[in-house]
Amino acid sequence: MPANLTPEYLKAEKWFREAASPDEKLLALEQMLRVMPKHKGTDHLRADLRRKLSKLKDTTTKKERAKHIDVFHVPRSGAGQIVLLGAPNSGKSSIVAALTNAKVNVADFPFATAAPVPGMVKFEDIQIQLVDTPPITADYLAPGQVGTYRNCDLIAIVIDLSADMQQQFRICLDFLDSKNLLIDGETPAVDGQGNILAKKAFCICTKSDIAKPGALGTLKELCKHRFEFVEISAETGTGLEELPATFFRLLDIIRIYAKPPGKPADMTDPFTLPAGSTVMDLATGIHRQLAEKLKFARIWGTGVYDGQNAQRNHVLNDKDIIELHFN
Ligand SMILES: Nc1nc2c(ncn2[C@@H]2O[C@H](COP(=O)(O)OP(=O)(O)O)[C@@H](O)[C@H]2O)c(=O)[nH]1
Ligand SMILES: [Mg+2]
Repeated sequence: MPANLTPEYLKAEKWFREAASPDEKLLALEQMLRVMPKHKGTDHLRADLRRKLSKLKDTTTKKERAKHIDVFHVPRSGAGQIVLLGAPNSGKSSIVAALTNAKVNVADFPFATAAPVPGMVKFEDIQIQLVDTPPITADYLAPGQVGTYRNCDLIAIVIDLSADMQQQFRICLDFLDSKNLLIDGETPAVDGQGNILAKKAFCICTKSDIAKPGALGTLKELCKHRFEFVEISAETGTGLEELPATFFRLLDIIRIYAKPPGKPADMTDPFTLPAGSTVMDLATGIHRQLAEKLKFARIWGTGVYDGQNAQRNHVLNDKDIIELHFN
């Protein structure tokens, strides 16, 4: 055995020996390579590990292809889909466990979450989908995981305030930048054909109960993006109660209650639409063909008097009640 192998390396090696799946073996191998001391005595071992790694990568991707089921594709459900992004142990699964009924794995060892797990968060009268994900590291991203983010409405970057924030942040942002996943000056939300490229993101800062005072301020200073930051503790519950409202606001959606003419509105099951949607967008959302026959609409809500007639291009507000009249 080469000299000077560190306890960190031996730990990774133990993880490799005990790994239950090829994916986990791959992660452990990468960790071994990462923490291995770099000197002449470890050259052979390094080459050997690299060979193992490339063989393992080859078989894993082949297997993935053979399966034909993309576990990283999370079908959307509810009013919007928010996908968590973060380093191992940053507290992602704890957030999903605290806010939803999903069966997620909270554990104090890395990579306890192997595939995305969706759960539903209740906000007032709607449900928002929150997706737990496998972690990312500087060298590892589960195959197919980019697709999970590509498909979502909003990315929640999860940062553990009690750990190395700079490193976590860099890993998350390098990932988002390298995949053009983040809306900024250079990456518009849609390309020329209207395909959605990039997403909005915000930051959930976890473990406030064990963070150093001022940690959040430090993190904000590190960040060049204008993210919104929310601070929580899954341990004490601080900040958890406000999260669903924050999700709703950042998803930038509105709730509209449809009212059959002459009857009370169904106030239990609103339609959800992107903010800025019009009467016609609502009608189209309900029934595309019927929408063409829209004669007029009456509206109860914000900035209108009760039962006011509204044009097709009238911009709706959250909680408006609409009565649609067709030809
Ligand atoms: N003190 C404290 N520990 C937390 C908090 N959130 C998560 N943890 C612990 O951190 C570890 C990793 O949490 P987990 O949610 O599995 O992280 P994930 O790997 O990002 O999904 C577990 O031991 C959790 O109990 C928190 O707010 N405060
Ligand atoms: Mg997890």
